[in-house]
Amino acid sequence: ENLNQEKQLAAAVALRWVRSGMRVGLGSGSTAACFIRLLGDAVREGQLQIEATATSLASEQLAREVGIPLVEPRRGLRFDLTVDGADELDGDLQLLKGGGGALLREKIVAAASDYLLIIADSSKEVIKLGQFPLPLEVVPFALPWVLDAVAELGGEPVLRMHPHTGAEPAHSDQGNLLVDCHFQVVSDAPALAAHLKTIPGVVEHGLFLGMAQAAVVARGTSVVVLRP
Ligand code: DER
Repeated sequence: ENLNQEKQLAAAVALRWVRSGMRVGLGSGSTAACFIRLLGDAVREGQLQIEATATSLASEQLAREVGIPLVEPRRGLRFDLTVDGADELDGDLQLLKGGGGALLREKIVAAASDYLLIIADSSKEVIKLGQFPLPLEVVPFALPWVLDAVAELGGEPVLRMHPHTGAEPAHSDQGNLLVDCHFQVVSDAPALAAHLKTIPGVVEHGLFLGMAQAAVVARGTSVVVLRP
């Protein structure tokens, strides 16, 4: 349906940011997958020569399939450009991410990037963050106390179950658990981000604040480039 067309459109426009010689961070999720496929086409056709690192095992597998040369994390490695999706983005380009469970590697790669470009369909644009549940990556041992702490913050925590079976908890690529916090509205994102990081066992949260340089958003058949 037209959201998939919007994802494809945003991904195609994002390809213009890529130059040969770049080190590129590859995001995770369905929109990032569109970008990875298009980038693979350009690499295989000899239009672009780049090296990449993926933000999830799923994106890594896709990148291999489409022929994108991959580099492993190493000291001093920085990315000229990282292209990633988001679950929500507000007018200041504050992001809520992690719907795909890859938020930890996404934030690690984003932090090592000189330029983070978000690609999104129109359904991701929000006035205030928080309608989409905020994901946390949590060390299993800490789970009960993390659930208590998030509930005290008004975040109505839900342990994410495996998408297909629903019988056992989902796990991140690191083997940690994922907790989705239903705040409904995040009124002070910086304060919430800071507080969540103080909870022992919370490895990372899905608020990406002040990290994105631009966002390519497809609205129907047109595309806008948003900057903070
Ligand atoms: O997990 C993430 O942050 C991903 O970017 C993802 O949630 C974006 O989702 P989509 O591109 O599949 O809509």
